[in-house]
Amino acid sequence: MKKLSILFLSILMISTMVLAACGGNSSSTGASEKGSSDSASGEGGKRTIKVSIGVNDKHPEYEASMKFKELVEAESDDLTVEVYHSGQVADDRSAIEMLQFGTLDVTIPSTSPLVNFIPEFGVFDLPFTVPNEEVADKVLDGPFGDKMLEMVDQQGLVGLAWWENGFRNLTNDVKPVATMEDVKGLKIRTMENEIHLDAWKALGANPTPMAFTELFTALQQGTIDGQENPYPTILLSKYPEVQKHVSNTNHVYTPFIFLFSKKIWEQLSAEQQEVVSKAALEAGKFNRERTREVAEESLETLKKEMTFTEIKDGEFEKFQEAVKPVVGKYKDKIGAEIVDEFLAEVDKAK
Ligand code: TK8
Repeated sequence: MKKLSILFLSILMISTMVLAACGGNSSSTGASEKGSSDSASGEGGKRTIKVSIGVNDKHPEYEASMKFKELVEAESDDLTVEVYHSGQVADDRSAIEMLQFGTLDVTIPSTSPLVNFIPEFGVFDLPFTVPNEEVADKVLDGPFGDKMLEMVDQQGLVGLAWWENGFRNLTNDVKPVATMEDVKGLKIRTMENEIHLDAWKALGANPTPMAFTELFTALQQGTIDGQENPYPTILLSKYPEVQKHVSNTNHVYTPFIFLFSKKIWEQLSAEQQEVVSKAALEAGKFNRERTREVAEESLETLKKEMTFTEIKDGEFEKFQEAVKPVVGKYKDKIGAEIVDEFLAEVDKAK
């Protein structure tokens, strides 16, 4: 069944690109004017690299994807880049599968959906472990981060760089959340990741997993009460239109990971691989700076558009205590060794 859905997605994607190439709204995809439905040889013999992201074209991840496009096209005379935002090609999990099939070149998802392919990536979902961006940078830019990027090879993927999604915060449409008590019974959407599901159950919520592409509609229709994402995503995905309350839970730091299809990567020349790899890293630095700027600005705007509630210090310890059994439960599933290694790297970086 899954293979059929991937085949359907691939046909859908190619027809979307044929439409785009025939004068579709290129500004909505950032697709180059030329557009090309065949990545192997676009117009003028150039190879087209197609990038799919889940967030929309207001988000710093889109800005960084366009920076990636700019850098690749400036440094190479035989590569062009097309950026498809808002999950219009596929949601995170399907996009990862398309990379494995070789029907999509690049996707830059949160690491959380990747846990369905590589359990070790669950280290990034352990609640309340990474305290700030500085520690996150040191861990991801150090040997541990390199090891995790190399680990995706086993799944037909090439990990090129760490970008930033950021610290996740809770929004809901029912009540201000200042304590764990306030979380009780809230129907919270989580990413498709069992650690997030269990963590919110441990906090007393009633969580449900859902692809990011379905989230706004579910909030609008009230099938769920709330969700959790970094401030830029909350603001730029227009959640204040469908959510009244936001709290600074800061419960998980989620990286974005820049993934390239290994099947397609192996068709690139060494020069093309060098250009793409450097551009992914360079655009990643831009992405982190821009995301942190936008996160600060977004919080100020959200405070005007929503009810912002601070989680009081005494409450944070209760949240952390409540999720400790989840960390213990998943330590074996993720791999005790890699969990210990991650936690040691976090402690060293503090
Ligand atoms: C975007 C997703 C999203 C993530 C989520 O591709 O699903 O809530 O935080 O930003 O990866």
